[in-house]
Amino acid sequence: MTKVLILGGDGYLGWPTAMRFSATGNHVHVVDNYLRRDAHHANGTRSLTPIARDLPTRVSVWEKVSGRRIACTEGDLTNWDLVAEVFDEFRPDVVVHYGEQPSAPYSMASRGQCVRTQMNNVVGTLNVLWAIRDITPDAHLVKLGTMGEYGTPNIDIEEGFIEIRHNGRSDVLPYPKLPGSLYHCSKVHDSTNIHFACRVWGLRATDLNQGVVYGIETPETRLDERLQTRFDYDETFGTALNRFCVQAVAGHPLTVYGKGGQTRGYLNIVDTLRCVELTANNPPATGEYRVFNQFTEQYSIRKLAELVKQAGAQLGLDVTIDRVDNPRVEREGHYYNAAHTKLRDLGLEPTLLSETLVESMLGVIQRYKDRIDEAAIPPKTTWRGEPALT
Ligand code: NAD
Ligand code: USQ
Repeated sequence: MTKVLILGGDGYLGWPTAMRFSATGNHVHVVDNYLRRDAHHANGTRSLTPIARDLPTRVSVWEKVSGRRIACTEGDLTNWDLVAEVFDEFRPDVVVHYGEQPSAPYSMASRGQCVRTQMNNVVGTLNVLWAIRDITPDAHLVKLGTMGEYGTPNIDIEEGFIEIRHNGRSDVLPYPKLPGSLYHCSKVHDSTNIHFACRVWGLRATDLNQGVVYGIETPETRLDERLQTRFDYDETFGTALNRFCVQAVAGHPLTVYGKGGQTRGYLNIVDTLRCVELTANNPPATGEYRVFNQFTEQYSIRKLAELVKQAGAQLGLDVTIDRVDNPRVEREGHYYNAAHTKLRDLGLEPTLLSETLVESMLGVIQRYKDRIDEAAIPPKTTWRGEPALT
């Protein structure tokens, strides 16, 4: 039985991933310090979907429903003693690392939140690397990175590495990075550290440069309402398509930032789980650092808004699209062509947005319409440097 340690196992992606690995017969242990729940509490926002109170409650419901056990630790990855203890006791074969502060706006809102993001993400990942090095050197680190590490360069984006010819010589080097927020910068720092640990200590790791995830349900979250994952639509933690779907149901104009030509890679939450599973089942060699670009379809923001409007019409929703002053500093019309063949080569069969938008997104959101707080929707955080408050 494979031992899978899931860091950030209380999160939007971490909790469904934990249930999936458990359902497929692995021995699963999750760690989380509730950073995400605490940040919502501080902002006065909450998940659209009602979620169980804490990890012990979640795992006990899972055990009742599935008959399978997930172990959990409530603790902080920046605490070395805790990380060392978990690795020492559990001895994972695979470490799936989601446990970071994932919001770009959160990282740009104040000096305090920026420093917290980078300290949390970089230090947590360093502790994980040292734990693998010293306690379970053969473990495979599956680390969630982001497509946003590359930014939007005016050339094709490769999967992690690019061959560069310069002054008559050539080498294969990490693809240049142009991160779009101080959160995205933290992911770049992580990638540098993980690559170093593979080159110098001989660790094995896969950096999953994931696009923007959408979706609410997975086969396991559907088993019982108490097993649902969180689903955020507020300006800090909600991501574009999830936000648009909630806005459509609430009767709020869709918040397209700027010209809406910003193009990103997207994938359904079901495919996130499949990608992580495929990666774990196909580990790299000792000392190998791999990068997979993890998304299935690419869309501009404007196109996504049009698709949500059309899907809403099928349910009788009168969806309008607003062009909001862009709170971010980013290209609003640009070339975008990112390679993403490695996960397909391992067997990923994409779930398409066109198959999921009406029933699995808008339909499910309609059930929770009464929980939507419209005040949480408009963007408040800008990239342009308002005075820091903390
Ligand atoms: P999330 O915030 O819901 O999940 C992260 C979890 O990690 C949270 O439950 C949080 O409490 C926990 N955590 C954070 N810091 C921790 C620490 N120091 N110790 C222990 N636990 C800690 O976010 P998510 O959307 O599920 O994203 C998971 C990962 O995937 C993140 O690393 C994120 O950067 C990456 N990612 C997400 C998306 C997306 O669209 N959701 C896209 C690309 C990459
Ligand atoms: N956007 C809008 N309207 C909105 C929200 C966002 O137009 O209401 C635009 C943004 O300006 C941006 C694009 O949509 O151009 C994507 O923004 P987002 O908030 O959906 O995603 P982002 O900030 O990039 O972050 C999210 C996750 C992060 C992950 C990243 C993947 O929060 O954890 O790393 O997606 S990627 O975008 O590929 O870097």
